[in-house]
Amino acid sequence: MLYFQRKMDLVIFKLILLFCGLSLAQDDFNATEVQASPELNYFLRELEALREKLSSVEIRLTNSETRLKESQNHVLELQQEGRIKVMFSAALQGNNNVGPFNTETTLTYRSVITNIGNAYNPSTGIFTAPVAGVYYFIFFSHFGKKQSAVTLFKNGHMITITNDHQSQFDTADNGGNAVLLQLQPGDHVYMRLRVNTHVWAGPQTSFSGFLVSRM
Ligand SMILES: [Ca+2]
Repeated sequence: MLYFQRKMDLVIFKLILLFCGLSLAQDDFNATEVQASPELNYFLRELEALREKLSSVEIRLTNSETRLKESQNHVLELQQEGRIKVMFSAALQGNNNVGPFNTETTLTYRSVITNIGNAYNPSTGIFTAPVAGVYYFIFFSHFGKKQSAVTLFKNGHMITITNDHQSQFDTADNGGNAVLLQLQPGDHVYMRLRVNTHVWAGPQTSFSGFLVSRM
């Protein structure tokens, strides 16, 4: 760019000198029209060629600046993605049966083991997605001899379940399930206990989740 600019300055300087010479010639001969000399034509062609080269360089420079800005934005996105950590694990606190209830009930896993990003609320049992992405959820439940049904919900819709049947002899069982969910910011995921069922509160009954990938 600097090379072309200097060369253009030199050509313009020469043209000024040339026009000055033509002007003096006009005064000397009192002419009304002056034919362009071969030297003037040469400089005009050279000036036009330099203008074209300069225009080409400007286009390439603009394209390079655009690509550089896109690369910088991509780096910022990757840095931001690396900073967002969402992962939690919590268990039902206690050493007793929860339920049966005559209404479906949200389970509140109050015994927090891990809650990086604080997307899980141990007071309500509700996980709220902070960013759009794919999340992985897994839960385990411990049951006695009564009917049991623990379900995972997303925004009011049941997604998956683990359950056990009532039995007089087969009392202690464990069940679980896992699911990948694509969530938008503000989406809710939580566990509910079905009507007239029960689950055991203790470290055997847990609810976990983490952000796999932003989308
Ligand atoms: Ca059982």
